[in-house]
Amino acid sequence: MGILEQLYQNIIKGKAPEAKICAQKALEENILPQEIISKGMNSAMEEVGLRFSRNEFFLPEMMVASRAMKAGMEILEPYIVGESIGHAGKIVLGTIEGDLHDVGKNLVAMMFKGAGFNVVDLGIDVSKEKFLESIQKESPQFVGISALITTVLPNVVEAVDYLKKSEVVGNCKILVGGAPVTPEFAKAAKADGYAPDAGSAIQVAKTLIAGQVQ
Ligand code: B12
Repeated sequence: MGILEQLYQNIIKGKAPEAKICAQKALEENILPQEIISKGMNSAMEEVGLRFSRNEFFLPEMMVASRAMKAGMEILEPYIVGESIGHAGKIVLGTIEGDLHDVGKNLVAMMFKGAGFNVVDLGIDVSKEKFLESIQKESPQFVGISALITTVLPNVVEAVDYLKKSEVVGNCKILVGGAPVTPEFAKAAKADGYAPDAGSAIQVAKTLIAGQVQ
């Protein structure tokens, strides 16, 4: 079994120490961190989600799988983040109120750090007021709102509307993402940008910055 397959299996089984070892070994085999994440880790979480929807997995299995994924991410983070944090700008990130999922949001944070952004991570279950407070304090170029369950999508719409109506937000662009978020939803919610994954979120942010400069 290849190392990415082993990593995939260990995440599904929620084996955090083993996932760490596999992530380290994959790096030693010169596999790029991004490939390790997409082939060995994200795909495992997708499978866990499928098993949950088929009633083969329950909450505890989802929980331990996310812990194993986070353990693997810890190993990869230094290879993605590098040392040049801050030169590209600042982003305030958080998972929307009512939602406790943070693996995807943490990956987005990691990629933004890797692209040279200073990341202010507000964590999970973040209210629109808390997002606004942080924008006021930090003056970021971007705010990123993550949502993983369909029931919290109305909270995203409400938060975007609330932030857009505030003068404090000014030129700060609002990005939205998460598994149930679609380009159509993002447009209807009047967000400035949407990305299906952490890698393309950076491209969207760069495009928005370029648009401002022109
Ligand atoms: C792990 C997990 C959990 C863990 C979360 C632990 C944690 N610390 O995050 C726990 C056990 C807590 C959990 C709880 C629940 N979960 Co859950 N969970 C998952 C699971 C299996 C994986 C999520 C994940 O980590 N994915 C991996 C990451 C890397 O992917 P991602 O989050 O999508 O992020 C990527 C992109 O979406 C994007 N992105 C994400 N955020 C942002 C933000 C911005 C700004 C941008 C640009 C991009 C972006 O970039 C990321 C990286 O590439 C998913 C299944 C799935 N396929 O999503 C179900 C899933 C999301 N959960 C689900 C459900 C139902 C629940 C519960 C309601 C279950 C319950 N009965 O209590 C609770 C909700 C609790 C709450 N209030 O939030 C459903 C949601 C269904 C729906 N349509 O609403 C899913 C889809 C499972 C399923 N198939 O039914 N869950």
